[in-house]
Amino acid sequence: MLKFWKNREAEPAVPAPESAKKTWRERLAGSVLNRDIRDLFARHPKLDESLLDELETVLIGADVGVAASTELIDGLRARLAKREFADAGALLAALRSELIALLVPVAQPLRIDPAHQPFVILAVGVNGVGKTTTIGKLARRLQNDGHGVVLAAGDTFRAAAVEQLKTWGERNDVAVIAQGSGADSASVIFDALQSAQSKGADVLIADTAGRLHTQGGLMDELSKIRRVLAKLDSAAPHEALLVIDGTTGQNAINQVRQFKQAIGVSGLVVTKLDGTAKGGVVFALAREFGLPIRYVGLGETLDDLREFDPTAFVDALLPVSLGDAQS
Ligand SMILES: Nc1nc2c(ncn2[C@@H]2O[C@H](COP(=O)(O)OP(=O)(O)OP(=O)(O)O)[C@@H](O)[C@H]2O)c(=O)[nH]1
Ligand SMILES: [Mg+2]
Repeated sequence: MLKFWKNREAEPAVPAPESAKKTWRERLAGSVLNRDIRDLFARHPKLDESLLDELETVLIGADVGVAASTELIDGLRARLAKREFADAGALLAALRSELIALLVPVAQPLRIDPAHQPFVILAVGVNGVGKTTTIGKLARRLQNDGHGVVLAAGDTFRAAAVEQLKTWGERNDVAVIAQGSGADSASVIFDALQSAQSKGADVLIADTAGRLHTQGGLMDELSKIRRVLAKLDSAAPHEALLVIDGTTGQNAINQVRQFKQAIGVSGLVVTKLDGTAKGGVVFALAREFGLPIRYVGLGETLDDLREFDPTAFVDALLPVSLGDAQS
């Protein structure tokens, strides 16, 4: 592999030590799902039908979605009827397994396929969801894994967006290919791929402007980016990464539908699950689309972009035990 970046040894990208990383539980403790399930089991420790009815309401209220919530509860209700649960604690344990099982199929980390060099990642999504931040974190992560990374400042809509990415690139010694604001996004990304090819880069990550899925013109621009990239590499982009804000709620479903139609989506990143997120939208997305969830954003620091781990996620959302819920 050609090492084209400067001073990489002099200024290595150092992630925080493992011990300094916040746990999933620390990050997700404030979620609505966590709070409401805790409250429910504390209020209603007795195992009966009405506990399940209330649980269904909690799940729907936390953005798990009507379809996924109903399926989960129907499954649990059938097991309750067969007397599979000794008490409410057993029900909580069953809920945990069912929630994990819903997410396991979509927990597919992003792998950089060396057959595609450079491997092109296109980040898309509506405004302010965390695309540019995610690109920065992802670039560092891939750099740490030994990949040569180039970034494309494809958000030509706002001058500040180009600067945001350039500053980030300078700080981390990653090349950023940009043109002035107002340039054509597809042309910037095309140039960047050419440049990444000639540098022998392993990965190109392209930023794009935030766009509402209702903005037809901007959505068409994404199809143009795909068409233009295909002139240089017919398989590019190798990953169309849709970034979803975890606090969005059920509108996330619409966003996936529209972006799938405009550009095809091969993976999701769900950001901002820390703080006041309800937490449930991840289940709704998994149930509705089965698209790989590559990463989740658990905060604003570099270490807060995590590969999606269903067990850690569900365990952070649920009380550890009935005793924990009642404490
Ligand atoms: N708490 C939290 N904040 C996040 C996370 N990811 C991104 N953010 C914040 O979200 C805000 C928007 O992030 P950007 O990366 O600029 O979003 P964007 O999608 O590029 O926005 P546009 O380019 O304007 O469409 C910033 O303040 C980020 O720090 C996360 O996982 N948790
Ligand atoms: Mg941005």
